[in-house]
Amino acid sequence: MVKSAPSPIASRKPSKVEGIKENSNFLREPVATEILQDTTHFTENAVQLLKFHGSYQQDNRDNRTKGQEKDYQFMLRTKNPGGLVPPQLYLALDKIADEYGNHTLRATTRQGFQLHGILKKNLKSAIATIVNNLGSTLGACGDINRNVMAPPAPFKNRPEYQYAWEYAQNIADLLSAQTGAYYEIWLDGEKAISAEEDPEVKAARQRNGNGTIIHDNEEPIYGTHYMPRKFKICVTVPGDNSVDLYSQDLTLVVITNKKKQLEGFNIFAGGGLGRTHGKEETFARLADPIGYVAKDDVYNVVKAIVATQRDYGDRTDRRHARLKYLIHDWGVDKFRTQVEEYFGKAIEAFKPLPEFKYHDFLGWNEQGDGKLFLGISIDNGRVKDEGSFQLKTALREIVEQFNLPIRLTSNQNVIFYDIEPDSKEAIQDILSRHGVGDEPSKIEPLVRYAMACPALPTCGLAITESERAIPGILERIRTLLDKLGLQKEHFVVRMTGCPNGCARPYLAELAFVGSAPESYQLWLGGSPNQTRLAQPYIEKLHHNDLESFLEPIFVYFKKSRKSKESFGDFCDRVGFDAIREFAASYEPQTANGANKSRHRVNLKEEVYSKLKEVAESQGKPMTQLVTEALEVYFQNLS
Ligand code: SRM
Ligand code: SF4
Repeated sequence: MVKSAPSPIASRKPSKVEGIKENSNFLREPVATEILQDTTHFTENAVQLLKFHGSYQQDNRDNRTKGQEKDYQFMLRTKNPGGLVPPQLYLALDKIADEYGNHTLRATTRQGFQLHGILKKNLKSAIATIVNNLGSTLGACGDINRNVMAPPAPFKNRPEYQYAWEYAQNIADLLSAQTGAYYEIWLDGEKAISAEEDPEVKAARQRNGNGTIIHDNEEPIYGTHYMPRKFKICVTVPGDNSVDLYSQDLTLVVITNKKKQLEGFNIFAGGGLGRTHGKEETFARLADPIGYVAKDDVYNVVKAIVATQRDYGDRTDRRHARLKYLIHDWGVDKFRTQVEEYFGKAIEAFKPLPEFKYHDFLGWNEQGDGKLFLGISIDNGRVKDEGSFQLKTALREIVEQFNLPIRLTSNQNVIFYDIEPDSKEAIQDILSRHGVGDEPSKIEPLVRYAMACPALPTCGLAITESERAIPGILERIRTLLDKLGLQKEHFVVRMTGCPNGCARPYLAELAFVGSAPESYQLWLGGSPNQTRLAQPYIEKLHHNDLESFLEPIFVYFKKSRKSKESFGDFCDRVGFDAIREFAASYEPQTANGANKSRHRVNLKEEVYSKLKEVAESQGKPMTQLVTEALEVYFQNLS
């Protein structure tokens, strides 16, 4: 049953980016020509291709001035399967940030690092330095397999964690771009020395399973047009959701036997979070269980899933191009049947799994072989020096002195591992000298579990602030919780500057998604372990109204929660109608918990009913609505 792959371009008109890829000679032009030109920025076609090389053209939006050229700069993103950053690479990145960048490094939500603020004239040196120091940016962005995630915990006595690392690396290698463009452009054609690829992976890449390969092509797996859109994979172990497994295009879960030997992998597919406000046809979606394959088949099944998306994914509308839409439109059964056609055999039944829990692996831990690992929390992933808080210097000194490898976490933190126990004190000393804590219980838990995307000033798609706004928002939420007698309460808060979902807000218990200047769409009801989708509660909440809006919801939670029920679970259980109804008739409390005295005004029945209806639909207290309306009325009078 050998099937030749259908044309990757559907009969409808392909999107513009498909043409750019087709004419690029496998990601070479026009980047190769334009990098040699003495300009501050690239043309639009080159910008699209540059993404495949791991770079985004951006401008500092704080510096935009009417009539003047934008303050062009470049973001570089590294690809680190399983979050691995060797010490040599870390030191190189730290140096590039100072020499060419904005003096910060940013740990991302997919276990990579980003550098911001690099000028075009320095881009080539920056990329070459990364590659010559065991790193890569190839395929960190663009329509291709992105960084493959895995739980960052270095448990040496739990083989399933080691398998997750091994297969994250091998699948990253399997699906890496084969074009020579990267080395030609950034390293003048010299191939850098990199770790030897597993021969099994090399063979698997070339193996033709029923049309998974495009013959006589520089890119045997991707072909001339690469993927219709970005493609995201993680490998995890049963019960460990430190990787947000439901948000990925493809998730593999390591399955071992009683002797802890690798047997195979459970497969989930079709997760994805990006959406657009006001466009119902775009949505966040959780991955579905697809089935199980034995370990010897894993590369073939990964290729079969990639080929299915490559050949049937929508190449005409980039808003509908992710695998999640194909699975949504087809249904899981049709998708599985198509994958089986490329795979050449049946996918077995999904194996039972325990409940998935979120772990952040912070603080000092035994790694199971006598050595230690240390997870350090980084607020929103931003590694910087600021006043007496010298995180960047501290991390650099640790790497310089102890030559430790790093695993980046999917929660924008870092883990140092393979630490000799007798180095612990000296590492603690470096951290404390630079004002950095190593004790997770001392971190405000709202901050510990929160994430925000970069947004302004670097992200061209940001509608609102995110990374710069979240510290203030979390502080205000903490103050409010304390005022309401919820001092011990905390939950997962995530924020993004637009609906693309880079900090995975739709899996949080409380999420802020930029929807208009200074305003956020609010999502409620995700679970503490990110196993359920949250739902949008209000479209636009101005950040000034945060306290008055959240107070009734928190009070309702306090009054009606079940014992130990988390905030997200509570919102999901009681439902938005009940929350809105409670909020609509809520009277704000004073600091001592008593209701503030209010003046009463009588309203006509129909006005009252209308007011109640609007208050419920907006989830705002009636008093707040009336106050807002009257304020506008009085303003108009004066
Ligand atoms: Fe993202 C685009 C930052 C993880 C969904 N993302 C962007 C860009 C490149 C903006 C742009 O296109 O111009 C952002 C650069 C901002 C800046 O100034 O640096 C950006 N995304 C990030 C990072 C750095 C956020 C962070 O806080 O760490 C993450 C980098 C991860 C990495 O190392 O590879 C990042 N982005 C994600 C995730 C989460 C994940 O992958 O686990 C998502 C949601 C999951 C998903 O893909 O479904 C995500 N980013 C998007 C989307 C929407 C995709 C979609 O399907 O609609 C865009 C926009 C696009 O692709 O058109 C986007
Ligand atoms: Fe930019 Fe939006 Fe992603 Fe935030 S969520 S980094 S604003 S694309």
